[in-house]
Amino acid sequence: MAGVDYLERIPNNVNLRDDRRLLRALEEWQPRFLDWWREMGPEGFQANEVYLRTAISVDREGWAQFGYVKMPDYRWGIFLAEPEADRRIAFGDHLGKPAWPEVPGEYRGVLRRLIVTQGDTEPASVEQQRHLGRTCPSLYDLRNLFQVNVEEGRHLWAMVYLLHAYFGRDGREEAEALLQRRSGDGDKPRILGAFNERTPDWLSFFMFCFFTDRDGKYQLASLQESGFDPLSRTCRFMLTEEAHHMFVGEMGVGRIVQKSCELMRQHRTDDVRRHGGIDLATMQRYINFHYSVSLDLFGSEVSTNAANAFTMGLKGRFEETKKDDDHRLADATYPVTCLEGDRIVTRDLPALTALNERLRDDYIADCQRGVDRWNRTIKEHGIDVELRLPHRGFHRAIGSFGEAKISPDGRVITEAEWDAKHREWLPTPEDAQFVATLMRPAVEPGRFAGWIAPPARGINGLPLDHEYVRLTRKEG
Ligand code: BYC
Repeated sequence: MAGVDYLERIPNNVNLRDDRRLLRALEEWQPRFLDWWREMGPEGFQANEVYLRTAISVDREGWAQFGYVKMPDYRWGIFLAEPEADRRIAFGDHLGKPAWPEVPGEYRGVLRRLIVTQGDTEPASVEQQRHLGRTCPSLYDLRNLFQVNVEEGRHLWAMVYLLHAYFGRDGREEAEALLQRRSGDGDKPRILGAFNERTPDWLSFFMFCFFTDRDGKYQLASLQESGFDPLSRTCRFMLTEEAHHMFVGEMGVGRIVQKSCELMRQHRTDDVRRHGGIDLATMQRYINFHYSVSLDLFGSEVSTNAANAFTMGLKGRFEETKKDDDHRLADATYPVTCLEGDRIVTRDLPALTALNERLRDDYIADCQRGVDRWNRTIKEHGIDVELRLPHRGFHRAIGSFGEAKISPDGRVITEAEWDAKHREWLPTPEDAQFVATLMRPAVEPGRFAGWIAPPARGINGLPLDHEYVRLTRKEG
């Protein structure tokens, strides 16, 4: 069961061959997915061999196999984590009842919306990143980009499988629509805000992987608690892949920080732009942007949607089963920081409607740990600068802070102050132009662009100068 059936056209560990109808439906969707991949996936490089890892089992150990694959030949498929014997619903009104193997009819609409929202982010991120290959800072990074891309493609498969297998005709329509929407499109945009932003350069890419993929971690972890067992098992396996994406983000930003510090020391200046590096002030503005748009992804501080999803047993809290409370939250409260008039206050509000905020808090603490690690690098270079996460209200579009202007240090400010200062706080067009000038491809094995330090080690024990993407076609 843990093994994946690779003899099938659609690799899977869900016995797809025994369900002819479902198999046919997915086999019809597959060529449309490939059309989408060709149209909206990585630009160029489709004929090149990339050193990718492919899932071959869902066992904790040894689930991945590494080898050269052309991206369109990647074995996208359907992998669910092993079922847990006698799994019970861990929260909400159905606490303690057996987990559902099928969709409970009365929750169909809510569940479908959650799955569609999750599914929509996956192709969106591939679309956002599709031009980056041409400007890669190394073959190592190029391979990581493509690894992330193919896995986001697989995450789309994961949600499409649920839609096809459990939601009948409307599920199939939603699966179709997932291939129709386009990131940033005026008429048919992706569902959530951050997935319509541009990822024009590699600094943005690494920030996206650190901040936005981390939202993925927290949302998937909450959905992994779901009483709908197929969703839980799907998310459990997706989380193993998500971890790599956040690693790419944290290491990518960390390596840029390291390079900037080296240049600062070498040239005794903060202004490393003149020396081909990205100054820490620019890094801070990119952090401010990516963090704030990612905070929006958690929804409003007070949300009846979130309360309902919890009460229904569809979406839990982060590490729900490890929490030591009644898992119903009927009378519990939770401290929520929000805007009241022109003041930022913290109020104890009903814990049920505060679930988005609670998840955001878990996320913020996790982001802070990564920023602390970057700051350690800066300190090790003897440099007296700290990168910071801005206040949670800064540059928000969703929720209570969406209505006001908040400075990075958490003051409610006037429009006039915002207009005067926002260029210090968010990436400016000049920043983007400058970063764009650095985006020249470094494609010789072992070479790294001058604005980013090499990583500590290569992939799967291989050296840094390994040819992670074969750009020239080999004979034979
Ligand atoms: N942009 O009650 P509210 C990932 C809408 S990332 C636009 O405040 P709720 C990945 C909301 O839809 C993880 N609209 O929030 C990362 C609702 O609209 P309707 C993705 C937004 O519903 C990198 C209205 O505002 N997974 O995997 O409690 C690369 C009021 O909503 C936004 C999920 O998101 C926004 N930012 O929570 C690749 C998990 N925020 O229904 C992949 C599934 C809110 O009134 N989704 N709205 O028309 C959910 O759990 C929830 O839908 C949300 C929103 C947490 C997103």
